Order: sequence, then structure tokens, then C-alpha cells
Amino acid sequence: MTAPLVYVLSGPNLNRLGTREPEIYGSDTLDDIHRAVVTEARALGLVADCRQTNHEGELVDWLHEAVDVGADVVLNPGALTHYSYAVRDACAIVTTSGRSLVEVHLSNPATREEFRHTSVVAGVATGTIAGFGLQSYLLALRALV
Ligand code: DHK
Repeated sequence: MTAPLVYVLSGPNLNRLGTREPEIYGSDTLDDIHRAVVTEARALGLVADCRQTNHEGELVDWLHEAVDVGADVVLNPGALTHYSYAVRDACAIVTTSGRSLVEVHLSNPATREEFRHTSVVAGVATGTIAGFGLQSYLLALRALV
């Protein structure tokens, strides 16, 4: 039997982790996060496919692809979290197809600027994990199993 597949998707500006506002996002790079995710996924009996894009449409395409290949999703939409109805609708396609989608954030947006207090994704996600840095991604994998 093949291990269940999880798409671990990160949105705009997350490729700059490590040097981007480390006091908020921590000093781990996205490569560090992806390495930890692959290791944790393996320990949990999952296979992780980790990707990052700065482009909304590409993220939408990957969410559609997750449905087509039968993958669950761990998603950090970056700032798209707060305003992208296109990403929200694509997340709804994932969860209404019977797949799980965990929204993750490195920081805790609820403690930050007002515009970050709204997530247009949260209402169609299976659940949300925020505020634990790299661990948010690993907790999301655990939530899936
Ligand atoms: C990442 C971003 O890029 C921000 O735009 C969000 C999120 C928060 C995070 O904490 O991972 O507001």
C-alpha cells in the first residue's frame, strides 16, 4: 500500500523566510521547514510534496491538483489568507471533495495588525494552526493523521 500524499503549500514571500522579519517569522528558512516536514511526514507514514509560489493562480492550480491526485493539504497562504477569494474557493473545492486542508501560519495573525485578523480561508479549512513557527507545519501533519 502506498503512503497517503500531503501537499504542503506555501504562498507569497515565504521563500524569503530566514531573512524576512525574523523577529516575527523566526530564523528557519523555507528549506529548513521543508526538510523537517519531509522527515516528520515519513515518521507519520505520509509522503509530503512541498512547494512554494508567489503567484495566486499557481496556488489555485496546485489546490485543484491536490484534489485530482487525492492529496490532503497543509496550506500557508501568506498574505493571500486575508483577501483571496480565489484561494478560498479553491480550498473549498479541496474540503468539499472530502480531503482535509489545514491552514497554517508561522506567526499568530490574531496578535498582529488588524488586516491580519481576517482569514477568508479559515471558514472552508478543516482547521487552523497558528503561532508556532516551523512547528505549526509539523502540528498540521499530526492533525491530518
Ligand atoms: C505569513 C504571511 O506572509 C503573512 O502575510 C500572514 C503568515 C501571516 C504566517 O504567519 O505564516 O499575515
